[in-house]
Amino acid sequence: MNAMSCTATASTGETARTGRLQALISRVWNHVGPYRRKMEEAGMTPDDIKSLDDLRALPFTTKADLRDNYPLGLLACDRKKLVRVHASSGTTGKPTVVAYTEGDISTWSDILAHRLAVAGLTDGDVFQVVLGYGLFTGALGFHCGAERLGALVVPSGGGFTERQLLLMEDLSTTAFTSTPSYALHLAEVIKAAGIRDRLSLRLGIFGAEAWTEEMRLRIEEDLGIVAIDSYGLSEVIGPGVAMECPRRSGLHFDPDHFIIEIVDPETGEVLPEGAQGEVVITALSKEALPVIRYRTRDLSRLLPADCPCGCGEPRLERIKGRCDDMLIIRGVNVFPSQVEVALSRVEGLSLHYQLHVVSGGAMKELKVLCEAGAPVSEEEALSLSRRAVKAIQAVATIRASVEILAPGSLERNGGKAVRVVR
Ligand code: DLL
Repeated sequence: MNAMSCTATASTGETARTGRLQALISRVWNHVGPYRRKMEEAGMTPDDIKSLDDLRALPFTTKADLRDNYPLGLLACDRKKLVRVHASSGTTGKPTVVAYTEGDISTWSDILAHRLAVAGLTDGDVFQVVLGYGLFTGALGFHCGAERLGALVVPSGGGFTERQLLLMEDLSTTAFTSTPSYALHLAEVIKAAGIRDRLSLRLGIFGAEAWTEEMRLRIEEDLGIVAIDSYGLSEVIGPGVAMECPRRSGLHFDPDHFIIEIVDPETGEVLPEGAQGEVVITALSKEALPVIRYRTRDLSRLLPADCPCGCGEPRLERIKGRCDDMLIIRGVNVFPSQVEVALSRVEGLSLHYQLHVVSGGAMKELKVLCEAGAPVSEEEALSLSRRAVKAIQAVATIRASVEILAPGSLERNGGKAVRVVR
């Protein structure tokens, strides 16, 4: 498979998609009690789905629905047909378990193989999977997708930086996937060790956490690679829902597998193309655990399908953040990504940071911890902190306090970076 396959597997058209949606709704009506009850409460039956637009009348699915039916109460197939589970950890309580049939794993591999091909990976690449293997969908998802594409997969897992670099050098790794925060860490270590010329890296596929354009530029510059944004979530399938092409102007997705709506996060009202809101996804082709109108809590907008790459697939703008991550500091809405942009403007700071929301009387205050790019004196740290306070004020219009940490102070275990501590 190669990038041209983008055209080869282009959408099968609205009629076929409507048929797939109708079949999906009938299946969950017949097999998934909680979905059927929700539809009945909304006064709907499968016969009400006559076009793709009718999807809008169906009830949403939320993380709470998956939790309430823990572990496998939303299965749409016989339990014997399951071949794998994954889970997303969540911050409280039990994990959310997601299940796959053999057919699901195959579809997921096909979807990811296609997305990776569009992103620029080929069967000649050595692809290192620098993500945690296990319940997290990231590593095994990419692993199977890259194998399906025919790349040589190096399943090195997350963390253990020295071993990652050793494998990258000895196996001539050309592409890798990790979280963006870990890619930044790898980039810094490679730069400090002066070993970039000994590596063959050309492409990085990054996701699982929000990151900014500023972070992308740093990773690209330090590693000399093209850095691609990749989006997905366990409840919908895992990584591979949407991914950039080398033009990097929005994340492409396949409308034959995913219907993406943008809704007002407060009211649930569907917003028009171009408006920013909460991403809601219906997965059309899953057997074990279909999700209908899943409220992701992620914020983005739909872009027209006219990417300069010419593939004609619809696009999602890169994720701005999660609704839940929005902080209200002294009455002002602030996203972690705004702080990241501000910190990127202060020369001498790394982009390893953490936001602590602390109580300041009746109001919430923001304390930002950020690592210096290199060891600094107390005086230099003070100057960096002052400049960071100003930059945050300019970008996010709030006054935060900033503590400068020594390089390497914040944890980098290869998993998702903890950006907000409340
Ligand atoms: O993070 C799947 C994945 C793995 C995607 C590797 C990409 C690469 P979960 O652990 O269920 O699944 O977390 C899903 O992570 O709702 C977003 O909030 C966030 N997220 C994932 N990709 C991006 C991205 C995987 N590219 C949650 N940009 C989602 C911003 C992202 N946030």
